Amino acid sequence: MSRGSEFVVVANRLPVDRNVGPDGVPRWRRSPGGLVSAIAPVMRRRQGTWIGWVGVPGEELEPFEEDGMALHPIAQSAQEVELYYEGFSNATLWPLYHDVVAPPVYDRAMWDAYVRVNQRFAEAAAKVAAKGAIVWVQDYQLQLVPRMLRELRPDLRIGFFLHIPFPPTELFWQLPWRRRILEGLLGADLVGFQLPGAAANFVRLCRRLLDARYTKQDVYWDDRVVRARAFPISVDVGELDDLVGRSDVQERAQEIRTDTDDATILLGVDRLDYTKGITQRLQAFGELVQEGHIRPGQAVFVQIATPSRERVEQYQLLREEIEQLVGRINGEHGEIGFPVIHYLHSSYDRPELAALYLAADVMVVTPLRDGMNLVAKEYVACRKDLRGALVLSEFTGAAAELKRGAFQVNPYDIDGLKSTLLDALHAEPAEQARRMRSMRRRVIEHDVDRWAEEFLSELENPARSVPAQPPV
Ligand code: ADQ
Repeated sequence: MSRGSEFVVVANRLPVDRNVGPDGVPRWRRSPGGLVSAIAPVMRRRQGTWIGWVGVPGEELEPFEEDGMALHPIAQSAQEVELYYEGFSNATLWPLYHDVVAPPVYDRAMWDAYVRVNQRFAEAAAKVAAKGAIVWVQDYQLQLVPRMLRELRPDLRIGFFLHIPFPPTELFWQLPWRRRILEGLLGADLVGFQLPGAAANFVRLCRRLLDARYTKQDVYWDDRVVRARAFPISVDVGELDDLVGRSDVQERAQEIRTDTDDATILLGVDRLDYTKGITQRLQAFGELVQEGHIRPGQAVFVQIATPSRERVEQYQLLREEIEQLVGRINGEHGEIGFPVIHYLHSSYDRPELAALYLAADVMVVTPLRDGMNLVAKEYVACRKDLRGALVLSEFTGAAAELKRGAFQVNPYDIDGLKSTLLDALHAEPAEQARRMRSMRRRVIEHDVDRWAEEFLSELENPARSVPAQPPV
């Protein structure tokens, strides 16, 4: 029998996707995205195992190796995907944790599936982890895993990181299973959040709901100390730097400018999600065109929206709403060959995204609530030419770090959004450079490697920050 892995990552999805090549042979490809590029190097250095779902309902696969990582697939039936993933994760927790911008669904069958699938992940982790191993659980789909895993394997050191916001007491209180979720998280030694405010919400909830003893950043529970800390996630600056240095990427950026007739480009890049404030930004832009502040042909809005969670009703409604809005604005103000909004409902590879970032004069990031928002940081990381302007919602985690350089907005305030878009459009090159320099300093110093290292070193060296005596 093997000794097991010293380092285990547990996430809803495995870090690879299966694609069928032109020869009809299926192959695994590393999934795009910051989390995978952050954790993949650590996985290889530590010869870790990644536990996750392959993304296909009903598929049962044996553990395999890919891209230098040991992968341990977890099966989910079609019904579990519907109830646990689309249901409790994305129709209950996602809206609840994002300020209830859509009404959360509270459904007992969804909860039961969430418990069942979390238990399956915990059992798999208990099986593959070596004695005393580090296990790092990711995100809102798996909040019960820390406690379930601790019950099975008290020898492990367990970390949890939440990628999305953690709501204030008043909202979290709605959840019928609120106690179970908190107790689930308290199975970890370290619970990481994007922002200090989220960590504070968690500690406050443990006090009010569980009557736990606490200090500002620690909760005393079951004779253990659970640390709650902020670790703002970031992007792979090196990868983006290499991309924007490539001549094909620069040529593609030039081609995008030519294709849009050298108009000023405003760019939005998001998963098609109701938390991202896409409607608000398009509405503000449409009004600026209607009022004559922006002339068709002089500026275009390029909105890239990756299809996301397409079987969840709120996402279908959003798609219809945005398509109607785009159709209306283009119908009223576009001219033949000059739509004012280019709306592209699809996913792009990294070089294409980098080219878009390079071509964009104004990057528009207007979520109603967002844990961090990597798109804002990716844009900054790509602009070593110090050109371009970032319009950034105050309700993103990124706003805390980029506030000095970004044009900050409240996306609920459409007039404010309109005037900020105009400020960003009219910023002089010297002002753009000053703002971009300050944002770049932050992003370069705090890249995604640093995020992973800081989390893991806090998890591995608890003694540094834990007071010896709990408060009375
Ligand atoms: P997301 O809600 O997915 O992430 P974000 O942080 O912006 O939001 O990350 C999206 C990623 O997908 C980016 O790397 C972006 O480049 C990529 N992407 C977006 N649109 C794309 C497209 N059309 N084609 C290809 N790639 C596209 C969650 C939380 C965030 C948190 C991250 C990481 O909601 O708040 O920042 O996790 O913790």
